[in-house]
Amino acid sequence: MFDKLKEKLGIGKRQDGAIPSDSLTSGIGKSLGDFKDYTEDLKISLLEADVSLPVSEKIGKEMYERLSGKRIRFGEDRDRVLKEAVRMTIKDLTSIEIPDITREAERKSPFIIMLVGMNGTGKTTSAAKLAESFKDKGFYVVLAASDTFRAGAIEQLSLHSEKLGVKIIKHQTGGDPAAVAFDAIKHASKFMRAVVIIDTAGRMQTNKNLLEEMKKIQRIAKPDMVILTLDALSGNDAINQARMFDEAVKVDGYILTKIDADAKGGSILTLLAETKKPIYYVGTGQNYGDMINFSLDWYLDKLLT
Ligand SMILES: Nc1nc2c(ncn2[C@@H]2O[C@H](COP(=O)(O)OP(=O)(O)OP(=O)(O)O)[C@@H](O)[C@H]2O)c(=O)[nH]1
Ligand SMILES: [Mg+2]
Repeated sequence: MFDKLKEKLGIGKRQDGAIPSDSLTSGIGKSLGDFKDYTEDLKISLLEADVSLPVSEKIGKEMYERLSGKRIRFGEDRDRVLKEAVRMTIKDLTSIEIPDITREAERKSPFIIMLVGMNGTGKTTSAAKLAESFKDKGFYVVLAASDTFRAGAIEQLSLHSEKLGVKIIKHQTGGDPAAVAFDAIKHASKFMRAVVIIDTAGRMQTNKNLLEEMKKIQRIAKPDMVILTLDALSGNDAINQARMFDEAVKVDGYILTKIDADAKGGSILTLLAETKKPIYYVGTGQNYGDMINFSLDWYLDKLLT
């Protein structure tokens, strides 16, 4: 996971093109020329790892400033100084408070989560993973099969509901997805500590009807939380998707899926730095248990150790 970015940051495994920390042999702060080379290399490496241009430039500039005033004392480990500088720089740019969804759900019943995202990004799988997690915590879970658009979508969610033993509210394919969400909420209202998870159809920027339909679901269901699923493999396009969905339905935060297959890891940096919205969870596989809470320290530890 993230091996490429790790290599690019010049920490851990070395390879051709890795950041030449030897250029700092003369001592950090002594040779500004070396710093320029170093930060330039860093920027290019970040770009190659799917970090966007503005964010790469920001990190390069911050690193330069952070290191400029720094001197390596005799016996101090250069790698450690660099790692710490990278860690602090990224933390400064990306620190965002991540609300605890379970605690939020304790405050209101039914707590309504709406999942949105492009085709195949992992909405339905994430809905099932969330359902299991809430069920394990003792919530009454209702899945709303509001993807009435794609053939097979209702069956896919029904299968999850059977396996997990949670309630599903569904209508016919081609039906009104907002009405499904409405019925699911009505059903959940009869229970204490209930959570409604609305699975919606995948949609593209170009599909105006589906976008309008998504807004309608939001108007009717009034979700407490709109979560956008983003495929980690979509790289730099993740930020475009984030902006597009935010414009349409005002997204609260993200689930970043398929991170188990992401060798680059850069889209996380871009997403956090540019949108300042939290990543709640990351998907680490196809099974129900394969979703973990995101934390910046977890990510940085993966990158820097
Ligand atoms: N490796 C891996 N695969 C995942 C993860 N999340 C989802 N998938 C897989 O990605 C594929 C698409 O997932 P879905 O949950 O159906 O995606 P969707 O957004 O509901 O797709 P549409 O309904 O077609 O828009 C499935 O094969 C999932 O098993 C993950 O975190 N890791
Ligand atoms: Mg789906």
